[in-house]
Amino acid sequence: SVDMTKLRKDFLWGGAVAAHQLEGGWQDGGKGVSVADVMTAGANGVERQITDGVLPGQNYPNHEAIDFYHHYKDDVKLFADLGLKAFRTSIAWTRIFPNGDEDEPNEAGLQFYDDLFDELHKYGIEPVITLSHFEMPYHLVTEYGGWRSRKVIDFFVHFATVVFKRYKDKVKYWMTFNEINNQANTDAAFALFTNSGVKVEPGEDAERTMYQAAHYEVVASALAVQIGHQINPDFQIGAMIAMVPLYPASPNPRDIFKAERAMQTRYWFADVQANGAYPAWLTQYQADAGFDLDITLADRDVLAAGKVDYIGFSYYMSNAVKAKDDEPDSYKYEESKDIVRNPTVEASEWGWQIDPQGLRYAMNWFNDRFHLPQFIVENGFGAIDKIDADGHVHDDYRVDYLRQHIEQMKLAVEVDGVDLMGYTPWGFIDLVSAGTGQMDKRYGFIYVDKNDAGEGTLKRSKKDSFYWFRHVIATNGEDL
Ligand code: P53
Repeated sequence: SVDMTKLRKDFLWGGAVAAHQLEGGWQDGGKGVSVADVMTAGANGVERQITDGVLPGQNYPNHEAIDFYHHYKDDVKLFADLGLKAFRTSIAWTRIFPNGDEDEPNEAGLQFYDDLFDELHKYGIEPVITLSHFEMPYHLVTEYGGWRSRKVIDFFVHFATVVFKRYKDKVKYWMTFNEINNQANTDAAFALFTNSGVKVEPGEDAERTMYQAAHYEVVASALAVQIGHQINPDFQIGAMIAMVPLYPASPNPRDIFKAERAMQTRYWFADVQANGAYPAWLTQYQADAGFDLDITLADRDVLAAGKVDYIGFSYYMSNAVKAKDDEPDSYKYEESKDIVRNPTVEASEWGWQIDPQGLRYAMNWFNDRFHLPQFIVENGFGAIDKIDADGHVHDDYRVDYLRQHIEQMKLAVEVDGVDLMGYTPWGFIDLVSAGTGQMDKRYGFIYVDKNDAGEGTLKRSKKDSFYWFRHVIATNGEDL
């Protein structure tokens, strides 16, 4: 029986990254152009531009990233030194299918991940793999309109099947779509493009397009779950949800209901992936809105038969929402308009509100709804690090953030009885920020010498947080 009073003995202490944010080698080994390869560098408060293909004279930070593609052996040795038990990354779809719609996979790409997984296993590090992390083939965008097209289900399922078969004895833990629910914010060009390869056309109803694209994704995810379990019944295949709890701004019942609708709007993806069916409110909303979506009875059967094994999620922050004076009956939640500043918590330089207890809240919320194991596959503090006169980064602010979150995570397990598989903090080796394309928005325990302008030696060095986290792992979280 499971001992619920402590973290599991086999708790997966790890670190998380994504292929496009660290590998570089964007044209090596036959890799194709991904959506991440056409996004320029932004800055704090400056959006990344999505260009029409790769244009000359632009700064595309993911092209080189931290060049893990050529440094992985030394890097994995460092990960082992850190004591990692798990390493979460993604398989770049474009290394396996450069255009996305080929029949035959690219052997050089498959071999790269074989070599990486072998290297991890050499040190007893378990790979945790996301199939699609903001890096779909750009060709699927230009030829098919991204996930607007039902055909993309087949391409994704083919990709998933090929890698499930190839790595069935090397990878046990999988997730289908990274932060599939970011696109609930349909005003964000970034979210629709990185989740779904969708660039909203003039006159297009972004909300309808999102619901259609996301539907094809949850169907593809459910098919992948079924196929994965056939290939290896031991596979654990999870959802991956960006959990940003939305609190009512006040105890006013209207704010309470606004927050309820906001949570429903951001997290229905998890309902479908974990419960195998659409929640009633959403089916009603989609009908009332007249979206006329392509959601078939066969699709509903697929969803019901492809429930995930666990809830993977990222947690960085919480937000608060307030009802308008004239809410429509739908209480429709619009992320870009309805969020208000929570005066009770601090925020990072990027405005991300720091709320450790929100992690415990989120874990209880997921547990009450889905009764599934959970896996915290991202958490962390983006900050500008300064190299001290002694040549080191003394990142006590990062340790503080992580310690407070791990404390709340432990309360959720030890006091509230949540079944937690592991904890893999984000960007434990500095990498390219997804949101801004910056290098200087750092999360790492391992410093990488490269700045926003792309300059630097790429040399790796240990920050103070490295030694702290190594000790946390060594004591299974007992000594923070
Ligand atoms: P960056 C928004 C909100 C929460 C998590 O983010 C998010 C985003 C998108 O920016 O993304 C996840 O790099 C994502 C990672 C990303 C990480 O959080 O913008 O899964 O790819 O790097 C941190 O600071």
